[in-house]
Parts: sequence; C-alpha cells; structure tokens
Amino acid sequence: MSEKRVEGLILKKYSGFYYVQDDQQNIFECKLRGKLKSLVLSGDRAIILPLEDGKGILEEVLPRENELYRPRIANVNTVLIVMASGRPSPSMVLLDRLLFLSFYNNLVPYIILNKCDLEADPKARLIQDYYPRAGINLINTSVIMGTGIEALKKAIKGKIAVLAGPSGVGKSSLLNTLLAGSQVKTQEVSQKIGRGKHTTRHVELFPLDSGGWVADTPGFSVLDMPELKSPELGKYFPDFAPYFSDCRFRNCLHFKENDCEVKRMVEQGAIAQFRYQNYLSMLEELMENERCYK
Ligand SMILES: Nc1nc2c(ncn2[C@@H]2O[C@H](COP(=O)(O)OP(=O)(O)OP(=O)(O)O)[C@@H](O)[C@H]2O)c(=O)[nH]1
Ligand SMILES: [Mg+2]
Ligand SMILES: [Zn+2]
Repeated sequence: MSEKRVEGLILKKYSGFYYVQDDQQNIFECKLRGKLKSLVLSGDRAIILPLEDGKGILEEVLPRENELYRPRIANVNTVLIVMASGRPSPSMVLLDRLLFLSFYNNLVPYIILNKCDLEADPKARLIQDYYPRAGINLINTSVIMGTGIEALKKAIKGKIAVLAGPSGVGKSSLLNTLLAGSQVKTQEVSQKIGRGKHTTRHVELFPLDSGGWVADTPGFSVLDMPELKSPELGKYFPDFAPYFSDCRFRNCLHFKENDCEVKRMVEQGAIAQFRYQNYLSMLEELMENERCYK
C-alpha cells in the first residue's frame, strides 16, 4: 500500500462507489473523500488515492473539456451514429440532426452503417454515396459477418465514444461485439446490455482492449435544437461551408435569398437535396424559436 496518488478515468458510479480506471487498466472502487463536493460524471478524469484490495479514495475531479447532458457524461470525443443498412431503413432526418449536434458540440461523428450483410436500402446507398464525399467518416459494419469491427475499434482508440441512433439498428450488438473477449470483467454488464436494461441514470463507460471507451447509452436522447442564432446553423454543415463565400449576402441563411451559392449547389447536385431539406427544417425550427423568445 502506498501513499501515491494516481490519475484515472471515472467509468461509472454505482451505489455510492465510483469505479476509476488508471492508465495501467487497473480499476479501483472508490469512495468520495468526505469534503469533496464536486459533481462527478462518467468520463471525468480524477485523482485517487489507491488503498488495498482495489479500493481507493476519490480526492479530486480534474477540469472537464466538455459535458453532454443527455446522457450526462464528460469528455466525450466521438459520436458513433448508427444506422442500419436495412431493417429498419435509415432515417436521414435523425442522421442529419445527430450530425449537426455532433459538430455543434465539437465532437467527431462517425456514421456507422450496420447490418451491411443485408441488402442495402436505397437510403443506405445515398448515405454511402454522399457523406464520405462530404468529408464525413463512414464505416460499414456487420455484427453477423464481423465486417468493419477493426475499423470501428480504430476510430474509438484513445477516445471516449457514445453510441447514438434509432432503436433496432444494432447499437447494443455492436457494443457486445466490441467487448467480446475483453479482459475487463464485462460478463455481468454484457448480459445487462443484452436484455436491453439500461440503467440510464448511471452512464457506464466500457473500456475496450483495443483502446478507448464506449458509453452504454442510446446517445443523445433529446434532439431539441440548442439555442443558436439561425445564421449560425450553416457553419455546422461542413458540406455547405465551402460555398458560403460565394453567396451574395454575408449573413445568407440559404433560404429565401437570391444569388445563394448553396442553393445553386443543391440545384447542381453537389449538395444533396435531402440534406438541404433537413437543413431547412432545422433552420425553420431555430427561426420559430427566435420568434417565440424575442
Ligand atoms: N442482419 C443483421 N442483424 C443485426 C446486426 N446487428 C444487429 N442485428 C440485429 O438487429 C436487432 C437489434 O439489435 P440491437 O443491438 O438490440 O439494436 P439497438 O440499436 O441496441 O436497439 P435499442 O436498444 O432498441 O436502441 C437484433 O435482432 C440484432 O440481432 C447485423 O449486423 N446484421
Ligand atoms: Mg440497445
Ligand atoms: Zn446562401
């Protein structure tokens, strides 16, 4: 037993204990130092004092880089937006919303097109065709065939990732596949995931043997638009951004304005029609909010 403090990552909170992983993959079951009043979230980095038998005392929470509210989790880097190649067929509206929220929160999104063993839905083909051209990461996966799992592990390495996406696309299946054969004790957890019994109040981070962590939550569960001025929205559409300088108006909303380069690119097919429609519906939502709260 030493008096040496170590830095670690909060994986989860469970019945009054915090589970903290150090850089050597040891996990300590920690109690809070009595006088510590800070809020502690999964994903926080912390200083702990290790005691015997894998126990420890959580002494200090280090400053966080960011914080997601639903699920409540700190220091997320990456959002894995899962859609199924078929069954259920992809939702472009949800996809574009999640992409926007990722960019808005300064997180790196990956589109994970799962079930690529099934015949691709026409919408899945659109996704495969459009987003990589727009510079957005896309990984085709199949839990059944084992396709794309290595690429997915590579995307997560060194990162804290959350899974997002509609029900039935294979988020839990992917997480179980990522954790398969893991050295960390995941048996109990995997079963919990398998039954779909999420204890959403306590987000749990699962460490992968290949590096990085994945949260066991459905990801962003609330898709309301953040408070954002309507002219700012376009900034979070990386496929629109190259054209802004050629719009006639500097504050162009790419909506009803004349001489708008974004609209021209939609007509020419360089920007996908569906993507522009999704932009417009988010824009209208923001404008509606501006009218209400003015
Ligand atoms: N064909 C095929 N089926 C898959 C694949 N991945 C998952 N499934 C199946 O899709 C169904 C839904 O998978 P889940 O992992 O429960 O989906 P989920 O996204 O966690 O759904 P929720 O927990 O409801 O949000 C299950 O029957 C899986 O066996 C895949 O790659 N290919
Ligand atoms: Mg699930
Ligand atoms: Zn414009």
